[in-house]
Amino acid sequence: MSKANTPEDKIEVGAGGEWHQVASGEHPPLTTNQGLIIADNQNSLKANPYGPTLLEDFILREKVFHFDHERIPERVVHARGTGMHGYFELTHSLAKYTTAKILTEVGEKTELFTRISTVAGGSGSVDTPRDVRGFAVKFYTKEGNWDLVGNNIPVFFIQDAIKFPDLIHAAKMEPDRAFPQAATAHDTFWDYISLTPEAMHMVMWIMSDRAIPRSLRMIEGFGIHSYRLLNVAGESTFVKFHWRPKLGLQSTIWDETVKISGADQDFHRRDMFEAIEAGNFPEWEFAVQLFTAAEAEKFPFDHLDPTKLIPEELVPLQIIGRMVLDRWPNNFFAETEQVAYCLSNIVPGIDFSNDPLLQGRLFSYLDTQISRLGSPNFNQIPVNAPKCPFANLQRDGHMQMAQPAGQVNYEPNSLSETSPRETPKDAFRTASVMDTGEKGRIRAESFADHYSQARQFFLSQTKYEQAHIASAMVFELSKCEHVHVREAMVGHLRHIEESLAQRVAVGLAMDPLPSAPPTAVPVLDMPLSPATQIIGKMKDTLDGRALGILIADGSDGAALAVVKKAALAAGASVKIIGLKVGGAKLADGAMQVLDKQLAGAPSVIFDAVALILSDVGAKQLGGESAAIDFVRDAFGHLKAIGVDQGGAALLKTANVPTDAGVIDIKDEKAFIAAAQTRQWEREKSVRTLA
Ligand code: HDE
Repeated sequence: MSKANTPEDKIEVGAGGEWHQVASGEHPPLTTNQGLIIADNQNSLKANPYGPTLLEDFILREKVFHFDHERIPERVVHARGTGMHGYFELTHSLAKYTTAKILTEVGEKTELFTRISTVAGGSGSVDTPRDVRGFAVKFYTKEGNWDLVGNNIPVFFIQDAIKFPDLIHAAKMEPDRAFPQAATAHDTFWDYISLTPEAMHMVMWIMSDRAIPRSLRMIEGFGIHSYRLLNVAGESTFVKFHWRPKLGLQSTIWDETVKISGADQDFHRRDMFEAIEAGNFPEWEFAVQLFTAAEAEKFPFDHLDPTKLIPEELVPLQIIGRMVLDRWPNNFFAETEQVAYCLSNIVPGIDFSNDPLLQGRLFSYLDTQISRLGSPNFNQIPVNAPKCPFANLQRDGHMQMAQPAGQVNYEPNSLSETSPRETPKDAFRTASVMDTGEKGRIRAESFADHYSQARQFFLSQTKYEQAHIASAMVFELSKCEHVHVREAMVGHLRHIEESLAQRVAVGLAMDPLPSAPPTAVPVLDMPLSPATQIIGKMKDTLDGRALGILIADGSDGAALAVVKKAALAAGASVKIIGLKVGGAKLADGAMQVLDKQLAGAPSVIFDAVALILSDVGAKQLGGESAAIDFVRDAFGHLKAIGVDQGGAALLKTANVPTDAGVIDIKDEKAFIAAAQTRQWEREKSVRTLA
């Protein structure tokens, strides 16, 4: 339970229809749901000490009945999520463009609830598959709830909502065998994608390291679709919404993330929890791209096509506010599980665009809440209820909590002086847009280019990131048993970049190169967009990152203290690891209590490591495969490694070479500097890339 959230000496109990707090030590009596005090919570009612349990035992029945119904259907997508409370603060007014108070009242703080999720896996799946991350924010504004439900990638797979069920069926576990869980590396996904050329831009993003983030605190968020802002005069401006993490972007290495999944299934959730508990509140800048319909006409793509982004270099981002997540929920189910984001939750001054994916989503989210939460009254659940006044004449339904009084439940009426009335002032308005044309199941010609932005993205990446994309494609397609699926995908890659197709074909031992499918329009060479890189947006810092220090009996306590102090001063969290969690006996005889046992703390869960070992300690650890893996993985995952003489000896035992990223911890400043980044140059020496 969050210290920031609930004072430790108070607990909440339900009584008199309300939950209220009592001081700890008071221990309120345990009761049934009807308030009947229970004397024995360990034994059911039996006919005799050896006899059958009696059906009469309503206390047993009530308890077990409630337990049997504790689960609700998980989300069909984005089932695995982590939710946090926080606030939004506006720093620059958009009053010229919108009437929305949340975007015009500078300095105003608006409460919010943010849920970050993976997409394909079930609610109990690991935090670190290769996957898109959902980035959903519910702002409790003065004018009603505004839900901005986005992802950590600025484009999407498909151009039309009618394709979504097929996309998700193909991506999730295969229906006959029920695996793989939370993975796109299988036949049905790539079969569908290979038959869906509009997905190619998104494919470049999900094969990039964006899909394997280091921390949920180090991802961007995007609203994806174009929305509209409406000002007092009713004029509308298009807008795209962006979240940019204060800690910068940071990702993992694929081999590392595979191992993290085994070491700590809850790696991202735990990281977020620990950061908030420690008062290191994650923060994002909120930014907009604003453009008019006339400007949009000149873009070499259609901004209403959700498989396209507007490069930051073309329409720069304007930072207008910040989001701080500063409070962990009290109860996972009540808040994170029951939070219901709806695209249709919008406030006056903001409106939708004609993006066909957005239009379809407007239906889906409200609909899905009924099946998930079981009642149209889901808006009464505290995490979903607006924090501004609301009143209407919707009534009744399952689990209705409100008890409206009086004779009148309709409008207009002449019988009530106080019932709610329609009110044009401050009301939600739709942009007045002229839409004419011929009806049909049609796709705009301006949506026909499926490769140019995919190419732009690939070519805009650093050589390291390009190599990771190629390797990820090889990994994923190697898991496809159907050769024609692999070939079809490599065919698409030829339109994106011939050298990428060649690298992937080599990685698959595919010869000759398959032919590329026909394209409706020529592939364009667009200006590069370095803003799409991760490496370009990384920060050289230990802030928000973790250092693991491996010690053993006989380690030098003074050296340990110096490294720990320097790392803490640089903003890192520090964990001391060894063979026995109870402690290790340092060279001076003092006992050093450990934070983690080696078997449960492989180096993959740290950003940098230090090995502070006596010769005896190095010898002892040299016989432990967990210690050998610890140092080999740290090297293979491009981490800085700080060593003393014993540490260097352990590296030698593990056959790990030294390079510029292996640093004598006597120079703790040099080690801390190296620990702030990955040793990218090392990568070519540790693995074949694609
Ligand atoms: Fe969603 N999506 N989606 N989606 N989506 C859901 O709503 C859907 C799409 C996104 O943390 C569901 O409450 C359709 C794009 C997030 O609770 C469901 C289409 C983007 C979350 C649904 C899309 C998203 C969801 C499942 C194509 C990025 C998690 C449970 C038209 C902009 C929200 C739920 C949370 C959740 C439908 C496409 C993001 C079924 C039909 C594009 C972050 O309603």
